Amino acid sequence: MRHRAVAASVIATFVTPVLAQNVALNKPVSIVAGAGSVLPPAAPPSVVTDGVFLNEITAYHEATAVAGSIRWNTGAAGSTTIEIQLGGLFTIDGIIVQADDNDALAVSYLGPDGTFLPLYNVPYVSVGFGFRTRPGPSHTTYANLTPVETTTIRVTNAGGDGYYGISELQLRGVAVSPPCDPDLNQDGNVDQDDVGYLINVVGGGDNPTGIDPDFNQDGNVDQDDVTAIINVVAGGECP
Ligand SMILES: [Ca+2]
Ligand SMILES: [Ca+2]
Ligand SMILES: [Ca+2]
Ligand SMILES: [Ca+2]
Repeated sequence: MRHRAVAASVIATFVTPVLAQNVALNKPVSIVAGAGSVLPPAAPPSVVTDGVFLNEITAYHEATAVAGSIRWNTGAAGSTTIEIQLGGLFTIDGIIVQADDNDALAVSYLGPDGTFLPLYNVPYVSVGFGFRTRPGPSHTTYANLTPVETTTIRVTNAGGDGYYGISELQLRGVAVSPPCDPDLNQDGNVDQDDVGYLINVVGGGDNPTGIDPDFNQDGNVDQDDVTAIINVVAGGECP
């Protein structure tokens, strides 16, 4: 037990903070409402999460903006809605959006009750022209958010001159790990049968309960996972 405690404190030293990466990068983007308002020639929706910003103040009709953003024309707030599927549950605590300067956009997230809730209001930044990054011109400075857990983000128009465009959306966050569940065969007990179940799965056998055989979450499926479940069955901590 003492050894375990020492190991845990060493690990903690190397666990650095967490909410550092853009978890929207290369995630699938779709237009879920108002696709008919998108201006031709339409860029693929994936430009919103490709990690590439336009140069600041790239004009709305410039070729690089046409190729590197989704642009749409509508008079009514909420007419066109873009959705980003994160592919899992993430804690989000920061956002960067590059969009046309003289419009407001509303960013929302899918909440635990299945409805979309407000996450961030992308503000107007000028009456001039061109794509501008919020909260500031830096392409690495996130607007801080009250942390939320979500799988899905939406962006829609919330006021402006009718000509909207978004070229990049980045989210600072971290994946929410599923809680450790040592009842691998899901029979309601944590016992030797769970060890046997994992030995079989690690050995290439069937996995009818669909568990993640990387029980110790180190990226490999091997004997160490069997050792970890044996330890848990013996009363040790769930990894
Ligand atoms: Ca982009
Ligand atoms: Ca505009
Ligand atoms: Ca069990
Ligand atoms: Ca493992």
